Amino acid sequence: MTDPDALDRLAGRLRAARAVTIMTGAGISAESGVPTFRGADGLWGTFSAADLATPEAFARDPALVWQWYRWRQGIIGRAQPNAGHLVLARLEARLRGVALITQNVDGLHQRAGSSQVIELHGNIWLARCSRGCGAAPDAAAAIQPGEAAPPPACRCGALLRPAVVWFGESLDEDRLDRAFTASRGCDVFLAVGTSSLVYPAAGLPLVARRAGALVAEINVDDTPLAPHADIVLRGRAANVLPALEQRL
Ligand code: BJW
Ligand code: ZN
Repeated sequence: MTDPDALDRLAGRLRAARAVTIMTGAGISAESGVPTFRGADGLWGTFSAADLATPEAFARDPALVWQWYRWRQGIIGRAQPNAGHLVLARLEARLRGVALITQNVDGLHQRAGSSQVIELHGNIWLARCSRGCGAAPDAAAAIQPGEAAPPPACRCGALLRPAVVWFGESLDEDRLDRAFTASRGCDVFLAVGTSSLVYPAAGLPLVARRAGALVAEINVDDTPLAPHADIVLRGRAANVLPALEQRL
């Protein structure tokens, strides 16, 4: 059970805030049936990040990497946004100055109706040139019928790759800038369903805190962020966010 006093306190701060920054991780999509990365049923329990989510892995075996991403597209394509995504979409109109940052590549926030989403780790429904030739990201090529279809090619002849950010790669500079600006400038920073282990995203709530924001966390489990958070709401995002919305 989520602490009702903590919910009330957070709702009050959200109502009074002039700018609210929300950052989500895989946990917000868990109740839509999209697997998280870490934890008991997480993807990294079955698959190796080093074999699938690094530029070296793609160079070694692009077909394997594409197969894994297409398998995940299948799961995500069948998933629906849950009550948590829907509440966050409604908060855009309900609160002042809402910025939504997500580490997720699933596009479920947009499908729930959020209009301005900063996708820090890219989008699984787009492909881009592995050589970086400048060709625009390609939506059609990212979606091939059949997991085992060969990796799609760019018009320059190089392979296309999923337009996501792998370990050891830099995040898009413009998106990261916008995320830092939104974190430094908010009155309340809310982290939802992230293990707060992967940088630079994990540093954003700390940036907000140093700049004077109230930091709140919604997560089913303990995280390295919790000791630095002003308010910790333990529970599932799809339960806690509707309870929070009712108090706004
Ligand atoms: C629920 C719930 C429910 C479940 N309700 N909650 C500084 C210090 C140390 C290391 C580094 C550093 N700076 C950079 C690094 C290296 C690295 C890194 O951070 N490594 C750490 C793991 C140690 N970072 C990078 O490489 C980044 N690049 C970079 O920094 O470039 C510059 C540089 C390069 C090299 C060296 C130094 C600097 C890039 C990171 C890219 C991450 N990519 C992935 C894959 C994206 C594509 C794809 O989807 O395939 O992004 S990895 C994976 O982790 C994915 C996620 O976005 C990301 C974060 O995971 P998230 O969302 O937090 O999910 P989980 O599963 O970890 O957690 C789920 C949480 O939900 C849990 O807490 C549950 O309890 C909770 N939960 N159900 C509420 N119902
Ligand atoms: Zn190209």
